[in-house]
Amino acid sequence: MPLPVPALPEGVDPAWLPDEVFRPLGTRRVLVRGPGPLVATVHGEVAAACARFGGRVERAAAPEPCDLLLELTGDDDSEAFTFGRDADRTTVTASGPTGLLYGLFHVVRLGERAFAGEHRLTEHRPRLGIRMLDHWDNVAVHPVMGQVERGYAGGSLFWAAGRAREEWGRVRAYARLLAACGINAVAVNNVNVHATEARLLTDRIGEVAALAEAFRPYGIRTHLSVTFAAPMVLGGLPTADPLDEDVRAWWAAATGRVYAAIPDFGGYVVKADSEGQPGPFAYGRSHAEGANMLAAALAPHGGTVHWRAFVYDHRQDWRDRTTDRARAAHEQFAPLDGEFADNVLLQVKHGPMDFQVREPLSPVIGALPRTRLAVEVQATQEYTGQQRHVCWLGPMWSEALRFGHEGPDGPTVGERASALVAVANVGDDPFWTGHPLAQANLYTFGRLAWQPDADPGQLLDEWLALTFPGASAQLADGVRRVLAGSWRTYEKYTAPLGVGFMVQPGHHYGPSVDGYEYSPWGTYHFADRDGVGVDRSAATGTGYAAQYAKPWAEIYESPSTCPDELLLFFHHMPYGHVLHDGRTVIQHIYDTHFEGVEEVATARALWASLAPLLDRPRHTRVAERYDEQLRSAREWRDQVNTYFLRTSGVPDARGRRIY
Ligand code: GCV
Repeated sequence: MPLPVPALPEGVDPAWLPDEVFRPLGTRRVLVRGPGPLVATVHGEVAAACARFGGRVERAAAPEPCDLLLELTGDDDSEAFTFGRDADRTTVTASGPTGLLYGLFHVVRLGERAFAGEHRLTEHRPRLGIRMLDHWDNVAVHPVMGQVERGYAGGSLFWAAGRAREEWGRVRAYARLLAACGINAVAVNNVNVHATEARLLTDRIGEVAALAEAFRPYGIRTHLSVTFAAPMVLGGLPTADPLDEDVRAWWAAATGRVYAAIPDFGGYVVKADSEGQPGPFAYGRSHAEGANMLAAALAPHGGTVHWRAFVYDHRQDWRDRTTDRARAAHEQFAPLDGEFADNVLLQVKHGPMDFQVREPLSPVIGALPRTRLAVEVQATQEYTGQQRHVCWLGPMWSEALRFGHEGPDGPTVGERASALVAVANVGDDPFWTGHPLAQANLYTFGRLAWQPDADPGQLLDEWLALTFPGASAQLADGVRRVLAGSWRTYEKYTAPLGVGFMVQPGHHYGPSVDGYEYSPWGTYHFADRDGVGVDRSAATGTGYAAQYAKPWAEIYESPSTCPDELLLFFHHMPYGHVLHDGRTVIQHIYDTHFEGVEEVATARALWASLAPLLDRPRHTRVAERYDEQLRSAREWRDQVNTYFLRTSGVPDARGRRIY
């Protein structure tokens, strides 16, 4: 029986799966062969397309003439598929059912091209086995963080006011969108695990099981964030010491019950000894001992621990120049290489800080060759405009994934990692992502996780073709232009040369140059009358640069070889220092802030010109957000430029207005 395609709730945007993209396969004769529930999903997709566009779907046991054959040839857990076409038939085969599903969406992406000419038989296999979204969703509304921590797209899709939301149709529609861009894992609750959320592991596991049921038909495994203190807060034990036998037995039993409810459960996500969350340090144990205890509980069931490496001192004294937040994760984790169990993934943010608009690659990624790694990026735009600003992050993620951590010619991060994880950017907003153009971030993330060396520009075009099927050249070109350079534009009007955290504390939206300069969370620019930036060299600074392998340690060590875009991340430089492009640091600050605002104004006007070509709700939503983006960009420009004019006393060489 075909599994019916989930109907979108009234008014909810189809994102990159509007009906129209199924027309090429929906007008043809399609044969779907193979048993099992995921083949029923494929069958349902094809049946819906054929019902809409007049084609025919068949489920014959023997091969028959057809335009498209979708065939499951085995029963393994491979996600790969082959695609090819001879003179008159397009064929997709897979030895595992999820592979067939991905093959179907490959055909959808190709559209008419899938049925034209001949295509050499090619195999398609995801580079990364886990392609995951972490939802920072709270079950109960948190008094400060709300329903979704760092969420800019409305409420949670999964939870509302303390319980499961039970809009299963919408969750299934979400699962379908995720599968169409290759995502195969979802963590359904916040890594900051509060009291209500903790119980999802035990007496409330049924709510998680119901979510897993909605995700399963689209090949997505469900994961849960758990608190390290669970044996105490849920089990009544006096300790959560990972080497205590009772604690280990408690986790083993709790995990057994999770698998009884969710046989294909993916595993746990753990934020331990980080920003106030409990962890193994309280018992004098290492992160490896903590992670391995959970790994032992999960191993008999085939589950994985995502153990986060986001560990640093958030109670620093700004007077203490020796503490450097950037160094912290490497100091904690590099010595533990080789100690983690095979089913532990060390989940590392791509930069050493916290998803700033520009950071170097985290040195942790190169420092643990015997440890499996998950690289974490942030689709939710906490520090990149909070889905009020257009900021397409594809180029930033691609740079990180293509980075050769042993040197420009060595293996890339995409080759080194076992998983790619994004903090999700969706909510119950009708456009899913608040800003309609932020859908491009979610789509690009999924596709990069499948193929980390993909050209992000091509992925943007792919997203465009699906989201706006049949778009005129003017529309496609306009949308591409407003998105393509938007990350660099955002960088220009916010953070110069690798300086981060000049944001308003707490909510992190809008400028505050000294917002974090004297706070316990770390110090980020050290601007004075002579210069700006953090000296992280080994020779005179915090020594952070030496955490990299050569050649990066040497390249970052010296201002003469450090790339300009990271100069102030690694060095405290005089305002008059001349950059590789011939401008001084201070002139770069002024120029980029003026340029950034101009680029936003240009993009806003371009968007306005697309009004006749777009549906009104989408156009209006984006146009309103552009008004706010322009206002905010001006605020950034004026605060940053004024701050540095007053601090340095150096006037703008071009005599523009600074306050
Ligand atoms: C979930 C940053 C965010 C926090 C987030 C944390 C993390 O500090 O501001 O909201 O907490 O990262 O990644 O754990």
